Amino acid sequence: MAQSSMSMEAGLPADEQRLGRSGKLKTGPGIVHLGLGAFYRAFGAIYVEDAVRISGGDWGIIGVSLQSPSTRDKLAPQDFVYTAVTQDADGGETFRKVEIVQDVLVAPEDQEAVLTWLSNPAIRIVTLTVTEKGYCHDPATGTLNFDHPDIAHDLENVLPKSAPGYLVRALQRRRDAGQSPFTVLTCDNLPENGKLVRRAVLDLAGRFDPALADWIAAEGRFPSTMVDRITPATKPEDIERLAQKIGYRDEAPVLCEPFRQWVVEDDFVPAYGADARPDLAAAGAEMVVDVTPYENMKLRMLNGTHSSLAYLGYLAGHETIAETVADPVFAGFVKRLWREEIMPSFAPPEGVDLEAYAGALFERYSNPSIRHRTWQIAMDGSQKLPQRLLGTIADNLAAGRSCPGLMLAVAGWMRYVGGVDEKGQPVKVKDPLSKRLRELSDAAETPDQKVAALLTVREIFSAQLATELAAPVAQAYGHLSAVGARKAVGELR
Ligand code: CS2
Repeated sequence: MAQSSMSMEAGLPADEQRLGRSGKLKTGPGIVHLGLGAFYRAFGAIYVEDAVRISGGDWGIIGVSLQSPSTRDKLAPQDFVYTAVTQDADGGETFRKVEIVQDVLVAPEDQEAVLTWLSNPAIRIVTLTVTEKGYCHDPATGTLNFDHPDIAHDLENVLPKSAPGYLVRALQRRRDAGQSPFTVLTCDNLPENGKLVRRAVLDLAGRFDPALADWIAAEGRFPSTMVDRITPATKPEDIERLAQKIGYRDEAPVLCEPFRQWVVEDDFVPAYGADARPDLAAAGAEMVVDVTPYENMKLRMLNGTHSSLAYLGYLAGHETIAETVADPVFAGFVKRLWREEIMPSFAPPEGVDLEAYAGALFERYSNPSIRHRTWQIAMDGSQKLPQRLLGTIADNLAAGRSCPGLMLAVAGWMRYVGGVDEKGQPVKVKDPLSKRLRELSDAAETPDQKVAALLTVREIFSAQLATELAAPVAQAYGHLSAVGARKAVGELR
């Protein structure tokens, strides 16, 4: 399954070894993307550009950064063109110039400019990669968090701060102008991500105008998608090295693995007819009726083991995922997690061989060219744990299956957010709840007390699951603290 949708970028032809628009990609704007980070530039933008190059259509992307000007400041001087660097396991690199991004706005600088683009009738799709925390929802329940500071701001101000706020205010303008809505296409790692962002938008719209919420519910479309391409953060030294290697300087290259897979529910605003979306299937995306089986497979088999390896690997002193799985103790751990605790927990997509999928994942993790830091993946665990680990645990427990490996992973997260590693060195924990998590951990003395304290965070753990986790996670946490991550992982059988 992965092979059929896996695509490789061709190397950049010598006569295109310069950075700037070649003029070969003729397309008008059609998409606004919120959250123009490295992942989307290595993933969604490339699918859209391929679709345009193959089948045409006006699908140029207007990028929007909701927080920082840094991506715009790097891309603007190079006409928003950048290089996607595909890194093979054997050290080979192929370079591809990406031209589909036509402008980048910085929302805090000019909120009106963003709303103007979102209200432009040429825009038929809004894609998002705002990370799990960007939807301002409660991770444990999926509902909009009205206490979130950005949502509280958006309830009182016409010019928004949050992604749901921009979507609602833009849809309100389109409704008032008699325009059709845009399709909202989220590309974040969340279960039923289309339903989640739809819920957030309807909850917020209903606070402004119930009739607006009704119109969005009837006319809007929020297809769910499964997205997959490992895309580590670009480091400053990458820019210097690439400038030497490819013969021109790109301030905003993106580094990624060869593999990519996009599974998209084919449910776009019908008012636009054949012009409702680009020809993503021609670009290798899989257009489906129900993405759920693909989501479960990817969020649990990839993201669940990514997070497990990130916390326990970091504590064991491993810098990257490749280094972690090169350690035979962790290689055995991840293979056991897949076989014993994750694969039994969900029904795979029809025709998919999960053993083969796990084998391909292991090869992807082992790619030494991809320096994907355990620290980067460990970020925002409070927003990631529910869909990556806790759902799998709940399903195992409901089926009467024990899952010691996943319990150890949760204990690893708890040790990690305690802010001190196994050598007594500080851990730079990046998480919206980091301060509260650290305080809870510090205020408790024994492992049992630390676990009990962290299980009270209802944004992450439901009361029922907290009760079920208390004993096994406390046991895992105590052992982890006593013998260290590598030994605790190695003792799992
Ligand atoms: C990673 C994901 O940083 C993380 O949390 O687990 O970004 C992962 O690399 C992608 O989902 C792979 O498709």
